[in-house]
Amino acid sequence: MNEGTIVRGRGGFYTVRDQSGSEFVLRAKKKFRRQHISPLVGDRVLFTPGQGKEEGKEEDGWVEEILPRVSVCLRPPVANVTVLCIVAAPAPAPDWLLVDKLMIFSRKQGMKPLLILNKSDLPGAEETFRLAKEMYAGAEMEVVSVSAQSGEQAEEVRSRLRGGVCCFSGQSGVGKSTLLNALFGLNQETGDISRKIQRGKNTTRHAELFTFGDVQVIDTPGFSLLEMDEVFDPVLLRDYYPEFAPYQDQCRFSPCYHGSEPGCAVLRAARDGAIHPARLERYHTLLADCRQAWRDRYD
Ligand SMILES: Nc1nc2c(ncn2[C@@H]2O[C@H](COP(=O)(O)OP(=O)(O)OP(=O)(O)O)[C@@H](O)[C@H]2O)c(=O)[nH]1
Ligand SMILES: [Mg+2]
Ligand SMILES: [Zn+2]
Repeated sequence: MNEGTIVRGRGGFYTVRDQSGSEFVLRAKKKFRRQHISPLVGDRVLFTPGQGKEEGKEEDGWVEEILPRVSVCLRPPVANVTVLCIVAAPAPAPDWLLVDKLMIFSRKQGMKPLLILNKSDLPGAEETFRLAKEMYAGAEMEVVSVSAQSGEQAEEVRSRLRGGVCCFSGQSGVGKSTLLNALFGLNQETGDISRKIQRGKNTTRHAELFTFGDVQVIDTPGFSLLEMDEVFDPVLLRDYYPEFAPYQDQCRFSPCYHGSEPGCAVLRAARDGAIHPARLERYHTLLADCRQAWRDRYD
């Protein structure tokens, strides 16, 4: 059997690229549906290519096996990503709660989060960059500023992607496709924001994987709403905030949710300016969502 990577999936057909760069359009074996597994862009698979039939028509080839995944992301749906590139920009206005959620999901899946602030050429970009660096200072996530338009800091971004399977995610219109075009000489469709808002549609409709030497990048359609895709125990949420770690053991209560408990060392650290207040505020929003989902989990 041949081995390759799913680079696109559309209407029940999967395009698989093998080591030599050849592409095969395949169907997935029925057993996957029975097992409730969907093949995802980024999946390493074993496959049998289609056989040419007499009238020159191709008989379908098949995805036979999905090899063990390093990571699984459901929003966007992709497999084996090692670096989740969270793309934001001064316009459309950054949704920091979305950034926080993406960061949590990436950590949960063992992906490294990287915040890329695109459109550094726009007014207000410097301020956005400064704010992001302040907010995420203790969050163990690198923040880079780049302009797809001017090419400023392009090499800096490329260097951080080397050796990884990097998925570009984030709101529609932040310039994910434009940035990939600029970084790697691609020719992906891009679209202006006003048209997106009018049509309420993404320019990029499907995830797609590209390979450039030792970098693999996946472009995905942007989104604005992101539910916590999996219900998890609210007490685990705090573990996704590296900036809480130094204080966590000093809370009066154990476990402490760092919600409104008396003697909470994390709340104190935020009051003292050691934890960014906006990060804590959004943590409280997510904690409330998490608690609600946890209570409703058997409904
Ligand atoms: N000024 C400026 N505009 C940019 C930059 N990068 C992208 N844009 C513009 O932003 C708009 C959206 O770009 P896209 O690349 O289509 O955005 P996207 O994130 O791929 O959007 P979806 O595919 O809908 O998720 C386009 O009008 C781009 O020209 C940049 O660095 N500076
Ligand atoms: Mg796009
Ligand atoms: Zn606490």
